[in-house]
Amino acid sequence: MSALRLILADQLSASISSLESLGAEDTVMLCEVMEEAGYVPHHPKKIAFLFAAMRHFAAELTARGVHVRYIKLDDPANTGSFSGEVQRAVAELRPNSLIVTEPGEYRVLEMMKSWQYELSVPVEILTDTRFLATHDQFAAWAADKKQLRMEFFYREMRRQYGILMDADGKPTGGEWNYDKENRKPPKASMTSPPRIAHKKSAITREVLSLVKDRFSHHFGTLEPFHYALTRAEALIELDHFITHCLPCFGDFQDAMVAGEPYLYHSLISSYLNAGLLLPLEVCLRAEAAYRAGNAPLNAVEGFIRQILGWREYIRGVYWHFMPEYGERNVLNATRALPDFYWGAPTQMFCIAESVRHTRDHAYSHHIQRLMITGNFALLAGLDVKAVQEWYLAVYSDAYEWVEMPNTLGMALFGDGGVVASKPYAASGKYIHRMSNYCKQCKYDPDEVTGENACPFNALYWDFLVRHEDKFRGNQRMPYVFSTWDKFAPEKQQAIRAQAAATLQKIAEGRL
Ligand code: FAD
Ligand code: DLZ
Ligand code: SF4
Repeated sequence: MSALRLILADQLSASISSLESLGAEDTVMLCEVMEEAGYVPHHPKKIAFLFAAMRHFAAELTARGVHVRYIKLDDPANTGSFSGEVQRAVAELRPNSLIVTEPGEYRVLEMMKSWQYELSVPVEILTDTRFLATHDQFAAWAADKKQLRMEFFYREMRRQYGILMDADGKPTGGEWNYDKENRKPPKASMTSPPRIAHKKSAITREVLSLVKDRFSHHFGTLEPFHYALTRAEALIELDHFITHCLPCFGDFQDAMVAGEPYLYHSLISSYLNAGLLLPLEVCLRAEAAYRAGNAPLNAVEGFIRQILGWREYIRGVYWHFMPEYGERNVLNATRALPDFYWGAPTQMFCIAESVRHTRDHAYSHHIQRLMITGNFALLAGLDVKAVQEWYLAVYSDAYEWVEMPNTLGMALFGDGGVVASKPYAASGKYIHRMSNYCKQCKYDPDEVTGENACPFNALYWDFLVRHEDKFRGNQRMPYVFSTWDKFAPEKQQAIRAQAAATLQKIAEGRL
């Protein structure tokens, strides 16, 4: 009996279910295919990271004596798709079965299900046991809830895994959540700890040359390229974060500083999502740092919540509501995505800076994604599909299971409040408080109308008034509409005229 075992680029874990009970006669297949590399214009760094990590993973399996079938992008026989490659492999190797772990995207799961009818061998689609909550568990938790809230899901996960829990069943420190301590603005001239630049192997250099040849037309710079590409290197990244960044992670989690893309963030999402790190080991490492007295509770709890709470919750939402979820657009947002998302000049410093980080690193941190590029898209009513395509393409950690609920749900409120209980809408005042961006901007965050007024300000009010029917009664936005109601009618008119002019400028590429 021999099995063909397919590993996707985001399944690079030796402990993945599709490699369990691997037999000596089995073949493990990995393939670089144009269909995946091109269905959105992925950032060149993302493609290089995935191809190089796949090739290193394949080399490690080969060194263990495993039969590996590795299809490179430029292999002349490459059919260009997962379906084409499994068909070709089944025809050539004649295995008794095809074994896969469920993928991270609904689109690919549908594809895998169709193989059961198209191939001459049985197809086994296994559960992805690397995640900490199963689909059934999430569905059972969600079943009796009128409204889903991450916070309550997170508490269940803390209890289930015994993370940051005391022997009496209470949360360590007495509170479940220390977020109120985690919203400090940046300090003057704040810089982040140095980051690791991993050495390039011959494999990596070959991939960089391939990506340069084939994907230079995609948005984003390929080099310098310093990503971790093996599990050993990803563990070094994790160690570096725990030692040098975790102690300040909580305090400055929401801060934004010009020229400092990383601050105290972990930069591990690409490694977690590709399988080079596992979520449980990351949470346990952070907890151990707290227990050893090396990091404060607000930082450690905040970090663990991102992984044990948000990451699992977001995945739960995706699989629970797909495929209908992907068609939602409750705010009817349809405005064309401005060219400045793809690097065209803009005078809004905060946007230009966030897009620069994205272009150069295939990374920007959560608050830039949510409160700068996401917030602008929300306020301006940018087309939800175009915005989602942008997020899926430009970040090296992006796969639909995690990108879609974050973008459509958290940033754009397009899911009607499943992920977020109120829209993350903010004016320039918030950005001014949490960053040093506004000092370098042509616009003034304190002005709402006039030539130099920050565009976020009028758009903020206009957004709320446009969607008044949905938000006026929202319990979590008690003072917003009472403030608007107190504005004189002339002021309200001037704000709405300013917003209309701003939207016109967006359409004309003049913002
Ligand atoms: P840290 O700030 O150091 O956080 C630690 C870890 O927590 C991250 O590595 C990540 O694994 C996890 N995490 C934190 N927040 C979230 C969240 N909201 N959802 C899921 N996991 C979370 N994250 C992705 O992994 N892929 C995406 O495609 C993605 N798209 C996003 C789109 C938008 C509009 C927004 C607002 C957020 C998105 N996020 C996405 C979540 C978050 O911004 C990134 O996980 C984070 O910025 C990655 O950087 P880091 O590793 O330095 O994270
Ligand atoms: C994102 C991506 C890219 C760019 N290229 C490949 C590839 O060539 N081969 C592969 O196995 N996977 C790739 N991926 C990741 C897949 O798109 C991802 O596995 C699915 O979207 C499921 O999450
Ligand atoms: Fe952004 Fe407005 Fe601040 Fe300029 S003034 S950086 S546009 S928030």
